[in-house]
Amino acid sequence: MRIIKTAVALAALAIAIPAIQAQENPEQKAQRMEWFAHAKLGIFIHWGIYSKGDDSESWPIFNARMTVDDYMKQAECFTADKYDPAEWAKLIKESGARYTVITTKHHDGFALWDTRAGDVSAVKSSPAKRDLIAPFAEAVRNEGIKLGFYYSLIDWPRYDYPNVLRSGPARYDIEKEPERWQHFLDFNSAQLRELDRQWHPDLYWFDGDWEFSAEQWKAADIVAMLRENNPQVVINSRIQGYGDYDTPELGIPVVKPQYKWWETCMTMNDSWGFRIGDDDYKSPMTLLRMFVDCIAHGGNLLLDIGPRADGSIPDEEKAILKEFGRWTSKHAEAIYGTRAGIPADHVAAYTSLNEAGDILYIYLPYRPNESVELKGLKSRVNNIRVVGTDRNADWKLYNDISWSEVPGVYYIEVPEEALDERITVLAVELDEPVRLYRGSGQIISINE
Ligand code: FHN
Repeated sequence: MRIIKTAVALAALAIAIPAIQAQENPEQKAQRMEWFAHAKLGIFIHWGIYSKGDDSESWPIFNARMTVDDYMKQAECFTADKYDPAEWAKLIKESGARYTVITTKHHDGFALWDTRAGDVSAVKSSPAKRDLIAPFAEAVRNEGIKLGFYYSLIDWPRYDYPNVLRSGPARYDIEKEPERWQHFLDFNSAQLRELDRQWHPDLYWFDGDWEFSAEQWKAADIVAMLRENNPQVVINSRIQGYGDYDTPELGIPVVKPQYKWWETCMTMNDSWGFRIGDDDYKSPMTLLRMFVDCIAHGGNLLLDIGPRADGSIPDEEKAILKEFGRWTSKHAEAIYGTRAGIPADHVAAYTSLNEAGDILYIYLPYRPNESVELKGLKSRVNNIRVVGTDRNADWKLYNDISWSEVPGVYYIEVPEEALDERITVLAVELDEPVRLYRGSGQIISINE
């Protein structure tokens, strides 16, 4: 009876999982995801006609804050005359990011490249009058950074896209006008094919999948088309479950997520695109904390910048990227190639582990008073270094009792001069891949 129930449950699961995912060989996938898993930091770029700065990206259309015409008129200010893709790429590289994701097209349908599939683009409908993706792709690749393309499945202003307003009738019903819907899907596919064939990006970052189902978007076909010539391409999850990794937005997981690969996307202030008057920047310290929080939970941070319509990057954003660069270059060993750390019960700090599991990194976003307490380690500590300095930390081990299974507690003294001005990192070198005691104490049974 139980076997039948299990078989039925498995069969149901097989139907629920899209075919392409069921066929996926886990080893192949792990290989494909390797660079992404090690990269840890990416820079997101929201750039489009909304970068004029009066309102947010695309949403004023849907929320009826602007008419489609008024919204699209913003394109008149999209000059890109200060756009320096080499400078952008250098800054991204300097921050320590290993990949970048740029909005090739947001929900407003404005394409940053010279698309032949439609007329709404930087080339055809703005004073920029040129392809802005081509030089960016080249500059990014010259810096050795992985190239990611954000692409919105939604295109609210287009006549053959069904939805346009949050409250208001849809343009049409896709069940009643399947050809019109197919026309739109063909348009999206043609654009994606252009991006794919011209630049073979390392990653696609889909967005806007919530308006239709996987079947309606024909998600399986899109992914198959993108993998035809580019089988190693990484795809985010926002294509109704057909992607490779999850993308929590503006929120870092509180507990270690179930999914293996993930990335939190995060604004520096309260906006994705440039917005006049949004000075609510998170401090470099706050953003570095968030970055370390992602590392500690085994994920990546995709940190957003919003250049202006002329292509200049706000000074506040440059300063944050540079401060990330200072910190990431100093602490590289405790960033790239690490995996999620140990449970927070063991030390009052963020932690991660090296690949072998025998170095425990402890990130201290504060100045410790006297010492840092590390408990429940069955593995023995051989040495403790302060990462990015030539200093070691001394420690004392208390309550290391011969009859008890409960390991002794380490009290680590971090030299004052070795403290980082933002987040100090300790590398605790163990005699073996970390083993933890997860019990709740023991009473004496025998003594010496
Ligand atoms: O609607 C967009 C939003 O404008 C922005 O692009 C973010 C970035 O993750 N994604 C969407 C909402 O999830």
